[in-house]
Amino acid sequence: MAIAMIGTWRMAYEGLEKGLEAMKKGQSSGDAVETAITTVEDYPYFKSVGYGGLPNANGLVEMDAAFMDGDTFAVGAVAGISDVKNPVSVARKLSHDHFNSFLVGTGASEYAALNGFERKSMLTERAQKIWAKRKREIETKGLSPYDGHDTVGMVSLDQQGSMSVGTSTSGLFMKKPGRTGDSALVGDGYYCDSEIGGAAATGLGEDIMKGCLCYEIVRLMGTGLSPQAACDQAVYPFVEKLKKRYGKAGEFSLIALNKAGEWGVATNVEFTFAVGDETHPAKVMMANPGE
Ligand code: SD4
Repeated sequence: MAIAMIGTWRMAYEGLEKGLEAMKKGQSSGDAVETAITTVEDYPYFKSVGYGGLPNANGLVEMDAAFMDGDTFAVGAVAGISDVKNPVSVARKLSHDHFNSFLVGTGASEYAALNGFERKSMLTERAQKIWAKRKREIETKGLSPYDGHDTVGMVSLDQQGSMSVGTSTSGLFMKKPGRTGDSALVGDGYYCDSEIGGAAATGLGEDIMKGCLCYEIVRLMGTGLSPQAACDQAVYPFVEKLKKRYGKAGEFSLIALNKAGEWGVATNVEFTFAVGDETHPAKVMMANPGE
């Protein structure tokens, strides 16, 4: 069975390389996703994930993360978690539980502490400066606070044919305390079925979740569509529907991988992503809106 992996944005690249390596050595798709995403979470210069992520309106870094095992449909997620080094690892651990597998806020942070996950202040000096500058701009120039946001999402296929998906984000810059987006919500920001494929999303969570887009992409792949056709059919008509019926649509970028290791992407903004498989080393690619 071929291994393959796809991840959102340029920031996915180094982690994805490590994830592919891990699967080449026989590790599982779940291990690959966790390795890849923790690599992104640990890097201080990605402003929207993990350490160095931009804070909410109160200056606190609140993160969302999720993990799904495509063999068993086990899902774990955290939302609004703070002071934890690797939220995706907490989400993965939660996926092993049948009850209480999606925790928010202080409950999520307490669970992480009780279960031995490394605690860390995720606010860097750089993120603090960006936050203070934006706060001034909001007050003096009337700029929208909600400009910066990105999620790292990874979908992987291992030698056994098992698939997994994970996400991690500090969410919308300057979000209200307690706000969560699609990245923690199964079917919206991520979904995976090893017999079909998986999908992950990045963009404006408030709009992505209106379309349950990751579930829809996997469902469409299940009808026999390629990942690219499934992404196209799920994303673009929905963006048009939103514009017509809701008046506007935020940014949407979706990635998908099927059980054969084929991938697809749909986006309404310029979008970079990383992809690789058994024979093609990880590389960064760019997709233009609607292409
Ligand atoms: C959210 N979807 O919290 C995330 C953020 C993101 O590109 O991916 N932005 O809404």
